[in-house]
Amino acid sequence: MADDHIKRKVLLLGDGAVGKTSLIRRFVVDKFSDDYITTIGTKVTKKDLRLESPGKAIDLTFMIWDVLGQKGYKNIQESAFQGAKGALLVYDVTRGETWRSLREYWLPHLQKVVGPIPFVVVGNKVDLARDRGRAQEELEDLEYTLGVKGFLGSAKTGENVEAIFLRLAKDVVAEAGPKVTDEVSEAEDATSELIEVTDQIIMDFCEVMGGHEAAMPIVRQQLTRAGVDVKAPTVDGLRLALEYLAETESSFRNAADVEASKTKRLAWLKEVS
Ligand code: G3D
Ligand code: MG
Repeated sequence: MADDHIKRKVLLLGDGAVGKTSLIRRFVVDKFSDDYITTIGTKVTKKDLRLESPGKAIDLTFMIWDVLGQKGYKNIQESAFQGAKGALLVYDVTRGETWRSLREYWLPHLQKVVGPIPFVVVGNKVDLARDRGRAQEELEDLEYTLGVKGFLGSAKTGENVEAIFLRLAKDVVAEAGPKVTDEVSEAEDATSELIEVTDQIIMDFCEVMGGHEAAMPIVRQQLTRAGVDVKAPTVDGLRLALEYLAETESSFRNAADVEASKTKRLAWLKEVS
């Protein structure tokens, strides 16, 4: 019996509050919580899986990237997409606009950055669907137009959560399944300039720190401390966040570099305020 061990990065994408963080939590620790904490930046969770098939077993380590769902954070999102080998595209069955977003925003972006990779569509919160038959029809619409496998599921009840991740795991390992193709077209999205600047500042900080995984926990901490809401950042909040980020940087960079970064970021902020 030949055993392989492989490691793959996968993404959870979809609008804010569709249940991405809850799905990961359900899959990884089999829990559900009603507290809604907005994902700031990105968060990576590891999960080991064993895929058995006749005569062969594959040990797969999933690095599951939870990417903030707020539109407009293009730099963070697109840099988080780098190196991904698969994706779950999640919408909320009770909010039709999140279903459209997959086609109009998430898929075009994903495809632009990573090219064709396997993905699975998830209609989450099916426990709340008033009409399950209708939810199923909507899912089938999406399956048909995107040529993709989809599931209705619920992070709350756990329905289909295993099946969803396992399906993605199998497609990723086989590098088979439906791929993101260029049939989807990108729709223009209206983005607040302050969100663009927040995006730019966070990415600049990531570069200083040498990448998302080291930087994002600090970004989360300091933006929260400064009271910045990533869905609607304010100039005052961001100004404070810049101070806090500079403060943390000063423990490992020299003062002149820290000051130069801060001045640069303040200038971006001034341009839009
Ligand atoms: P996100 O990571 O995509 O932004 P979250 O979404 O996982 O943070 O979930 C957003 C809200 O939806 C949370 O509720 C969460 O509890 C709820 N939720 C997630 N999945 C399900 C589900 O399958 N069923 C139901 N009923 N609720 C779900 P609050 O109320 O805290 O906003
Ligand atoms: Mg989240």
